Amino acid sequence: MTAITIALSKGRIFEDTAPLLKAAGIEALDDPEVSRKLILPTNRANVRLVIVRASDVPTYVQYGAADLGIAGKDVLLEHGGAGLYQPLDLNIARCRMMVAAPDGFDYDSAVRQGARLRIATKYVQTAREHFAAKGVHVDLIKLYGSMELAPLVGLADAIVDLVSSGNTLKANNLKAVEEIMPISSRLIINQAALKLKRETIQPILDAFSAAVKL
Ligand code: PRT
Ligand code: MG
Repeated sequence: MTAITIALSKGRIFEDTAPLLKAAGIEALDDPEVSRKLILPTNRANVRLVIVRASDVPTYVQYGAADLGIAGKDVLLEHGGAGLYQPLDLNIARCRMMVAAPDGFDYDSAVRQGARLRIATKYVQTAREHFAAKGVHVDLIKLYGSMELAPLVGLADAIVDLVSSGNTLKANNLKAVEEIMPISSRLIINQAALKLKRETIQPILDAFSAAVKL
């Protein structure tokens, strides 16, 4: 049996992926939330998991360091998708990419007046495309986390971030003012690995397809 490596991030992606892996007959032998190991063996001798930062998953798969991976659409749009085959939306880790602003900020009227907006975000590519399509002039400020803080301390007028429950926005006196797109996570496959290791990969792809909840 050909050996394969699957790249995953811990937290919500690992949790939502575990049932899909199980449907494909794969179970991790260590819990990534507890273990410090970055390479996790599974019940199948030819399948191992590597635990990486969510935004690094496409890079590992692109270069073939992992054959398969699971990554959010948000992450894939920023990465660009080079070298990746994206056959399946797994419909997990769902949320929405939103523009959010302080409760008191009249976003619609700022847009109507053609104001130049300062937008803080981790999702620079997605934000640039969104505002360009709307014809809104923006200065994008790249952050790596806690975007919600930026408008509260005068770094930005608004942010582009992921929202699921909305609790983080509410706790920081922010409101969602525009939806950019719905987000879920996809299975990604290294294009060369799919050809060379199809015998091992295809059954996993089929099991995932059958187990996806619509
Ligand atoms: O956490 P880390 O900096 O390591 O990286 P990450 O945030 O990219 O990884 P992780 O594991 O937190 O998220 C992995 C993937 O889960 C993302 O790429 C998304 O596709 C997806 N996902 C789903 C989310 C959320 N829901 C989500 N709510 N990712 C992040 N959030 C954050 C959001 O950025 C905001 O800060 O949760 C906060 C808002 O949550 P609510 O429930 O308060 O609205
Ligand atoms: Mg996170």
